[in-house]
Amino acid sequence: MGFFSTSRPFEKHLGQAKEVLESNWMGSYTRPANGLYPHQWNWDSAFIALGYANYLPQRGRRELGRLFAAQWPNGMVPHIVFNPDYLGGYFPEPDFWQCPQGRQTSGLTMPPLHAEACLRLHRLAHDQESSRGFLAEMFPKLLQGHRYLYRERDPEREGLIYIRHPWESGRDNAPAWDAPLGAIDLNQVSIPAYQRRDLDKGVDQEQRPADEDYDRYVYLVDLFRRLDYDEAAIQKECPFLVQDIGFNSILCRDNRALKEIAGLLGKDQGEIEEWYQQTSKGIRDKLWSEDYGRFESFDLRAQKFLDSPTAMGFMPLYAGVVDSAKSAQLFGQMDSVSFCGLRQGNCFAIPDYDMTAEDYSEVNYWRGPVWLNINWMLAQGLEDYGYYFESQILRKDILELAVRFGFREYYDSHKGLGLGSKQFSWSAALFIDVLE
Ligand code: 2M8
Repeated sequence: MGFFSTSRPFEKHLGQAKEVLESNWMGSYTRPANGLYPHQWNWDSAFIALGYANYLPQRGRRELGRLFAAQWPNGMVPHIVFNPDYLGGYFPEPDFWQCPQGRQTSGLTMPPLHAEACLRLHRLAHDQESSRGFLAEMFPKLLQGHRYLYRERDPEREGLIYIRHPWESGRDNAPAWDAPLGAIDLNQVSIPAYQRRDLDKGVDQEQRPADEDYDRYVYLVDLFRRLDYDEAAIQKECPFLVQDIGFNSILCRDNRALKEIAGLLGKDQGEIEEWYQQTSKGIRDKLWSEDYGRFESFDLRAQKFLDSPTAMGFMPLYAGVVDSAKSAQLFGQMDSVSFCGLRQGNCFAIPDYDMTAEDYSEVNYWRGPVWLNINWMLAQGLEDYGYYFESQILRKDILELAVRFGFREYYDSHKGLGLGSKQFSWSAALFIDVLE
């Protein structure tokens, strides 16, 4: 993004950020971090490629190329692509997922930012010709990925995609999922035997999801494999079906990037424009809750809004689908004690959850801490709506958090303090992107 390229204090840390990515480079992809995450994750790869776009485009292309080489025949881009050389340290791995044709992937997807990442790789490329070749190679795969979502995950053709597992949101144990997950009564269902592998990796248990969350995550995976990953059957039986405001906002913006790529390649943009319009409208018309006065996710099973003030309510700014009055309203909510007041007191950046909520946690994973990827997207959204100064504050906080507390997975929203994994790839990649 280049806003801080003259900010000397941060510059010396650029090398450290690059070292983080280097240490996580596995030869064909970048693991999110050593220990907890040895394999390739879907949206991590997009953020990581955005970082590489600034200084190592070839590697960014390889990163995305490997992810899409594992795309399913139906177009789904899996949420994890496993590395057969590093099996045994993570749960669940392919033996548990049991995906069709013995695929070495998970059986879920994640928020798509890959057109955005490809476009950035192209814009920053010095060698426009080979970059164009990369775009031409990726375009049909990206298109298939979006087509899969609209074909299989939008039963009522509302322009809104459902997720069927919290892992698909990327925000695993966000308080938003408590209600829909609660529909899975652990006394009534049978959960296959399993062993968590995330609790012996040096991250405090209080910073990770609870066992009851994992039981439900596992229940859902077991359901999918019993149904042989047949989406129509899953749609009928899955207790967790949510039109996530975060996922749909990201998809909406990715449609814009995909459309631009189509334009650059002289391809038809009609289908993509239609997706973009439908999802914009879906977000505006269906995912705005007048009762709560905010954008919310919609629970398709219970047929009602979730009631969980997460930072995802601001993501329509990133999608670019609201008018200026609504953007001012969203900004007002963001600029409040609930969400840090854009750095009032000791707060750092935008935490993932309303800080005044009873079940808010400063340290637990997706239940309150600050995540740099979310702040990176919100900074973009703020800038697009003319909140330049505030978007700069967020970007500066991204840099400051990383410099003061390391390239951590997430940060305590009061004290900053780094939490979760150390040497976390997307934190390093987005630091590079903000600085370069
Ligand atoms: C976390 O999720 C994985 C499951 O996908 C896990 O906890 O094992 C989330 O933070 C997710 O957003 C992220 O992509 C992944 C790898 O960094 O870790």
